[in-house]
Amino acid sequence: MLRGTEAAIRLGLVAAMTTASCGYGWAQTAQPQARVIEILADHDSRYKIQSQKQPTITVRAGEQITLRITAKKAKNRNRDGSIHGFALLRAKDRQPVPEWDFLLKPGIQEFTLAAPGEPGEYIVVCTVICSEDHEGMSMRLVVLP
Ligand SMILES: [Cu+2]
Repeated sequence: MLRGTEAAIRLGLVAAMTTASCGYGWAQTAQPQARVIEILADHDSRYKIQSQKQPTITVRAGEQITLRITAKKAKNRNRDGSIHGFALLRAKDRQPVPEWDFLLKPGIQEFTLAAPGEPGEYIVVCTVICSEDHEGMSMRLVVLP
């Protein structure tokens, strides 16, 4: 069941090696074909996506995407300065998805990566105890075949 993800990681490695050998940075070569998804990790301990009432990220299996996440501080931060987290779990068994685990500092950060290879329902969860509403900080992610 991890096959798709492993393949995605392997593809990523090949791409990284190819770009390294031709002298360009990973970000410069990877980004043109990656679709950008804008997300707000807000001060009220909620993820938000513009014009969506119930924020849901929809991707195709294995699709290359860039998450552009704006993070605004709620009440608490981690000792390392992180104010929110962003981790992906498979909905049916809450199994963490490899690579999809980020800590967010205040401001805008971008993460370019491959969508899970396995179609289905996933949940994004915050991994920083950002306020008393932290437990409610989650959002859907749907992987289409
Ligand atoms: Cu949070």
